[in-house]
Amino acid sequence: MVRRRGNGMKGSPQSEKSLLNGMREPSKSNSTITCRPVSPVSYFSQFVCAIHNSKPVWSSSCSLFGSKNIQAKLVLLGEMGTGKTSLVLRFVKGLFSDYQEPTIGAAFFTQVLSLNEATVKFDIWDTAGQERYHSLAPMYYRGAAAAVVVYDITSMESFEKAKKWVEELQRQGNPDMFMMLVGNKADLDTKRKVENEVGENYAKENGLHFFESLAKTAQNVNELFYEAAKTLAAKAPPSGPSGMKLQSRTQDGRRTLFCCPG
Ligand SMILES: Nc1nc2c(ncn2[C@@H]2O[C@H](COP(=O)(O)OP(=O)(O)OP(=O)(O)O)[C@@H](O)[C@H]2O)c(=O)[nH]1
Ligand SMILES: [Mg+2]
Repeated sequence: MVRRRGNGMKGSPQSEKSLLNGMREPSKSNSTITCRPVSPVSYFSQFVCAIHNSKPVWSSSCSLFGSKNIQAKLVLLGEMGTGKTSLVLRFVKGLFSDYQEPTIGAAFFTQVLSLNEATVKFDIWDTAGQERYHSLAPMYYRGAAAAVVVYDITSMESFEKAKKWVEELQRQGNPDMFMMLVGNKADLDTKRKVENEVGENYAKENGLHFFESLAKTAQNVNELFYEAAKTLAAKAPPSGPSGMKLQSRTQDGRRTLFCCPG
């Protein structure tokens, strides 16, 4: 099957083998770490550490200054071509392609957000929007702490599909799941079919957080993941004590400081 993408470019045909394989291997390519302010204005004191190979690698500017360490599974769902992969690639690698290939099965990414109050490691499952992969979805949203349901603001059909995903998550997903509704491609305002208020009202009625985003220019992309991290951090119980406690004790009439296991 061939999909048209971007400026009329064709997506690559998908073989039966890749369909049967279902899931794309977690990326093993890159082991670099990049730290940058989430946004120069609003979160100037926060840093994003990009981590690959699922191995946290900390640099001094991305150190653990929060008291909670949270690992959270986050799943992206939505109609094909709405920009799910583009949003994740923008968040994890700071990249955007006009000719993004359709996802086969699902793709896996990790990313760490260091907030003042917590460090949140996201295990991100980016699902394929093509209908033939729909039956795989429960595997990815099962046990997820957060779900991002994406539609394309130039397609009413994709908004209707997003509503179906929300209903499915409400029926079958984790009841505590933090859900977001995201109207992507907000740069294509002249072709808009779903008004901002329509998305926003639906989100309000269903207790979802709402964003309009642009994977293309990065607008609201870090913000939406930051919002998820903040909410999950607020919900999570404080981490138990770690490392060593310093206590003072009087010995032979003298005051000393010593360490003992926490
Ligand atoms: N103009 C514009 N195009 C975008 C934006 N985000 C994504 N696109 C384009 O939309 C197309 C589809 O993007 P993908 O990220 O592959 O969409 P997807 O939801 O992952 O699609 P599936 O993997 O098939 O489910 C690509 O050609 C992207 O370049 C955006 O914010 N603005
Ligand atoms: Mg994709």
